[in-house]
Amino acid sequence: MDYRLYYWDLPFRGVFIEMLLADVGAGYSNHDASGIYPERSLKLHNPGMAPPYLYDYKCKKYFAQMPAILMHLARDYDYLPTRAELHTLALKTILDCNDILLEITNYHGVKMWDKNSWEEFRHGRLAEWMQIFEHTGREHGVKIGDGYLLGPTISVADIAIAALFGTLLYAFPALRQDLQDNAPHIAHLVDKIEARDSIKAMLEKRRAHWGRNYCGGQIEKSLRKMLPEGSGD
Ligand SMILES: N[C@@H](CCC(=O)N[C@@H](CS)C(=O)NCC(=O)O)C(=O)O
Repeated sequence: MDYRLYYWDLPFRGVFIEMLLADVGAGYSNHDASGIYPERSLKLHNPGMAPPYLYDYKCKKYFAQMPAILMHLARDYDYLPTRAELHTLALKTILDCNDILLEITNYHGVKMWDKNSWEEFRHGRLAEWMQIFEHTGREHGVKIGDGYLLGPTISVADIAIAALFGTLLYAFPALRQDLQDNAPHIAHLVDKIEARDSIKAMLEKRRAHWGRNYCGGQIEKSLRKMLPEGSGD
């Protein structure tokens, strides 16, 4: 066993870490976030505010913050580009993804979505985020069926965008058309990453358990009102 992952019984942020762990072939076990959060959070060697937490058996330490956990793993398994600019872009991509998670959940459900605010977000910022990734990919030579977000080799940035959009589209299939329209190369890249053998096997197993659940709570209910199942809009 190499790692323990503490998260809720949902894909939302945890799936980013699980996809990377699956792709590198690391051994890990899943634990409910309540094993640490909130009582034990402050007692850890590296305290963190909220799940996910990753325990690394090698250094016998815990790490929190999804982007930091991905960078930790990416460094160990050589999933970071070596050129400084691309290294920075890999981190930037993960942080973009984490910003999008916050925006989709309306800052963890501070306010519920209503039709106006959702439509404004969906066709405004969400569409623009998709276009941002499409530009980045094309600037680095991604083609339909060839290449990755930051060049010819896979990096943690590919795992992050596939975890973001693959999970979102699986939970809310109506959004597939949005990604296709705004970022056709990224739509293809997401499918390609999800089809990698070990990621595919992990997702099949986890999705059989999670179903189409996404982030949970009242905010997921509000999202589902905006995007009812079977809605092609
Ligand atoms: N910036 C943190 C956010 C962590 C976070 O908001 N975790 C959520 C679940 S995805 C949670 O359980 N929050 C409880 C809290 O903030 O007290 C990260 O990226 O890991």
